[in-house]
Amino acid sequence: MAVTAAVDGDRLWRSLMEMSRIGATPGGGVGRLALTDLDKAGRDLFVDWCKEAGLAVRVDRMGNIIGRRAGTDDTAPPVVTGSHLDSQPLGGKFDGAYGVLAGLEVVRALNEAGLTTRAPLEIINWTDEEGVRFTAGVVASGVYAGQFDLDFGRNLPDREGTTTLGRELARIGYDGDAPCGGYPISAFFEAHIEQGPILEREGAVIGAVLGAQGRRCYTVTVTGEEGHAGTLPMPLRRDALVGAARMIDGLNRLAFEFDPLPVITTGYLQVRPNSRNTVPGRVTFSVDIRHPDNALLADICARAEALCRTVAGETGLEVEVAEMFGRDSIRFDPDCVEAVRAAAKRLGLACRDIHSGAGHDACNLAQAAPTGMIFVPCKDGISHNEREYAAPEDLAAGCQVLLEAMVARAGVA
Ligand code: HGY
Ligand code: MN
Ligand code: MN
Repeated sequence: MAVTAAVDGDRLWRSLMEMSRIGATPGGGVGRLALTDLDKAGRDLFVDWCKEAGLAVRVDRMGNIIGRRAGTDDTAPPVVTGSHLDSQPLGGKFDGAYGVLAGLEVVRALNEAGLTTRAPLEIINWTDEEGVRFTAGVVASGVYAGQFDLDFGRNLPDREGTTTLGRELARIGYDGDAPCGGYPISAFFEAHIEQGPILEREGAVIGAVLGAQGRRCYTVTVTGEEGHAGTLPMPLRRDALVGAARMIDGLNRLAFEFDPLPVITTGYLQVRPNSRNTVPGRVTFSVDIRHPDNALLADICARAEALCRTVAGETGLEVEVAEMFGRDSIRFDPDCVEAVRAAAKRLGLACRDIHSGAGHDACNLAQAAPTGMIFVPCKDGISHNEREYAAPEDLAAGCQVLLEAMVARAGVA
């Protein structure tokens, strides 16, 4: 199929830069945590842009925002794209926002070309992809794809335990009444920066994503007893932070015992009472473990849990290890992967197959519909970092591939 409409790379870039001003951080990144006032402002801007582009906008029970472009056969299952406008606390301008605004640019380009697809198109901003406030992320797309119950998603507590995802949706005015998923979709495509170094290193502009590695997330709670920093002798202490530190160091060392290496991360730590002159009585920390081999991942997770219990025993502490989220490695639909490769080839763009180290909403969608992803390079492979950067021409190229893959799937009347 020939090129049907041309995306406007400058317009896409301007939209990305305008969105990145909402929650801009001093270091040049973005901090737009899910369901905060800043997220609301980003959502409002996206909704305005959707309406300007003639999309019918609805918000579902998980707060996912869906902009729909009618097809000539509007009863046909839609071809869907999207990603997330929420970010890490010190995130970049492109992780997530690119996939949402690339979808919007596809619609703008089709509008300009006067082209209507046979099947409808839907552009989705998924709620809380990053999982910073509400534990593990990608829950709203998981509800949409039938992986999680609606009540589970809406009742997720925030990490302080003071509110829930559902209450925060209502607070910012995005507690929608459209059903969350439950309708057939023709295909889902997500455009995203690679967040790793492979495409850049190999001079490829497009990554046809084959699948993503498995992931397990835990919350570990270590309990000792508080005491006075000046009076409680060292041998009598049950210092929860010392125990947690030994566990975290042990988990980091554990990673190096496997081949190929898993990735194991502790990025969140809560210390009670977090006072200079009190021996910490309780520590809660996150553990994120990922590996492409599901059997090996299960083995690593079992070793990780045993390690925490051993350290607790040696230090006279109690430990609780709670699994918060788990997903096996997934493979994307061969036809969708091929659609990405074919579009890149038609456009003369250097393309290579690639695996995703990160999790994405597309991983949930893959359980419910034919799904593919389009990666574009990011500078030095850096992401979840204010310095995250992707070149405008690469973003435009990925967006054009997205347009072609979606149009090819949706058909032209
Ligand atoms: O953690 C992840 O893989 C993603 O950024 N949510
Ligand atoms: Mn992302
Ligand atoms: Mn991310």
